[in-house]
Amino acid sequence: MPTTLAFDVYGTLIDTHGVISVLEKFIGAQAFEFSRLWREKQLEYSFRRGLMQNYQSFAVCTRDALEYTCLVTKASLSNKEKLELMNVYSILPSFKDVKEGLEQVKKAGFRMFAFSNGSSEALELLLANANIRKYFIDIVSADEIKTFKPSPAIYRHFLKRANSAGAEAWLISSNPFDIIGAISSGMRAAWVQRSEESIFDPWDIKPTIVINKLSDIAESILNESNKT
Ligand code: 2OP
Repeated sequence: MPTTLAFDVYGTLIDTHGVISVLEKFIGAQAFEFSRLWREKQLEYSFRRGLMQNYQSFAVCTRDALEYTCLVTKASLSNKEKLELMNVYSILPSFKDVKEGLEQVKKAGFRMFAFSNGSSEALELLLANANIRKYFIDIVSADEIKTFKPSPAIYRHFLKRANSAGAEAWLISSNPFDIIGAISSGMRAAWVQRSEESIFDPWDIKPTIVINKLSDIAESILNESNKT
């Protein structure tokens, strides 16, 4: 069976900082720091809800994190402005290297899935809007089992849905916690380190390979597969 690739979505295919231009209209120079904190808190809320087994959708984590970020930064956004930000979040852009990377992966004959904490409906909209839905056989959402990455249950769920063994499946992600989760669950994993400022957690679990742009993925996985 051809190798299966699970592409993480937020932060890997889709740029969560695509909200910055709208944020700048509302809060000026604070926009980048606000966006960074918003994303960090969104993930923290998903981790906490997973641990507490108190599931709400990823969109609720995003909305709650927006409220928190407004409180901590003292940004006084109106309800209309918050709604606009949430709307922008549902149609965020892809990173510049994504289309070329996905095109090469498709040509190389890999089985491609989108695999994310977002709900299926949210992901369908997001990927269609970025014009990349067509590359994926299917979307596997954490919402299907009401928990979040990096619970081992979600990587097992992916392998079951994709009908693949861990050793034949790769996670492609820019999120170190996701890479560590996938490797711990028996998958292989490619970390997309787009900038030197992104730091991998200094644990004893490392990515199988590291790439700097998504357009390197097909060649790097083929090289790695030829080694084994
Ligand atoms: C995703 O699941 C982790 O946010 C990332 O799309």
